[in-house]
Amino acid sequence: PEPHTWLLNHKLAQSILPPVRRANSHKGTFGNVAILGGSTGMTGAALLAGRAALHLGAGRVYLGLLADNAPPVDFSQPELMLRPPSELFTLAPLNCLIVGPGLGQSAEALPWLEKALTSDCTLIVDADALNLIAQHSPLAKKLSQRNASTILTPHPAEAARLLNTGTAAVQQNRMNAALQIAQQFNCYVVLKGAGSICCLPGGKRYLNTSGNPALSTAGTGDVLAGMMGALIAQGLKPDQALLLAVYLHGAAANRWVQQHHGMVGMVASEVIAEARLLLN
Ligand code: NPW
Ligand code: AMP
Ligand code: MG
Repeated sequence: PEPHTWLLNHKLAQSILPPVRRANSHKGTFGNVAILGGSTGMTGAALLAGRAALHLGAGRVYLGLLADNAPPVDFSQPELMLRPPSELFTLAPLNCLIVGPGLGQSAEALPWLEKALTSDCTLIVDADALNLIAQHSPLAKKLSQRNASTILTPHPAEAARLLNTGTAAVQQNRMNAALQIAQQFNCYVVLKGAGSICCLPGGKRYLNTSGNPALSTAGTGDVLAGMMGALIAQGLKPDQALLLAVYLHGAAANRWVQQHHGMVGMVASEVIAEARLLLN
C-alpha cells in the first residue's frame, strides 16, 4: 500500500467495539434504520439491505419501496416494516437512512433522493442514488452541503460516474479515486471491489484485506449497506461502522468459502448469516 494507507485487517476490526447489549436494553436501544429504494424489478435490493440491517442487530428496520406494486409485507422476513416512502420521513427519530438500493434512475426517484439528502440523520448513499447524483448537479450540491455524516459506497462504475471518468481510470488508481470523491463531497467513502478502499473525510485511507470473488454476485453491495446501517443505528461512529461492516462483509464471504470448500454459488443472503455469526 501507498504511504498514509492503513490495512483494514483482523486486528484493526477487532479493535472496534461491537454493539453492546445491556441486560435492560430494548429495541429502541439498538436504533432505527430506514431504507429508501426498491423500485419495480429491484425490490430485492432493498429487502436484502433490510434483512442485513435486522440480522446485524438494528432495533427496528423500515423500508420505503418505490415500486408501484410493492408488497405490503416481506413474508419471509415479516420483522421488516414496509411503508410508503413518504412515511419514512415522519417516523420517530431515525439513526440511519440508507438511500439507493434498487432506487432506479427514473424521474420519480428524484424527489425522494432530494428529501433523503436534506435529512439530518446519518445517511448512507449507495447504488442508483449515486448514479442520480452524478447526473444532477443540484443533488451533488445538496450532498456536499449536508450537516450530518454521509457515507458513499460506490462500486468502481458508480465511482467513475461520480468523477465523470471511466471505470478503467478509477481502477488504475483506486486510492486516488476514493480520495477525490471524499474531498469533492466532504463524505466518508467506500470504494468497493477486490480490496475495498475506505476513505475518511480528512483523507485517511484503509485498504480492506478480507473478501474474495464469491462476493461477485448480485445483491452483495445492498447487503453491505444494510450491515453498515445496523452498526450506525447501534451507536458506532460512521468511521467505526464502515470499517467494521466492510471487514465483516469480506470475512463473512471468506467463512462461506471455507465452509463450502469453494467459491462458486454463494448468494448475497448467505453473507448476512455468516456476518451475524462473526459478530456474535
Ligand atoms: P461489467 O460491465 O459487468 O464488467 P450498474 P448495478 C461495473 C440494484 N440491484 N470492477 C460493471 O462492469 C442496485 O441496488 C438490484 C469493475 C457494469 O459496467 C442498483 O440500484 C438487485 N467494474 C441497480 O440494481 C440485485 C465493475 O458496474 C456496472 C465492478 C443497478 O446496480 C443487483 C454495473 O453497475 C443490484 O444490486 C468492479 N468491481 N463492479 C435486486 N435483487 O433487486 C461493477 N462494475 O450499472 O450501476 O448496475 O450495480 O447492478
Ligand atoms: P455491488 O457491486 O454494489 O453489488 O457490491 C459488490 C460487493 O461485493 C462489494 O462489497 C465488493 O467489494 C464485493 N466484491 C465483489 N467482487 C469482489 C471480489 N472479487 N473480491 C472481493 N470483494 C468483492
Ligand atoms: Mg450495488
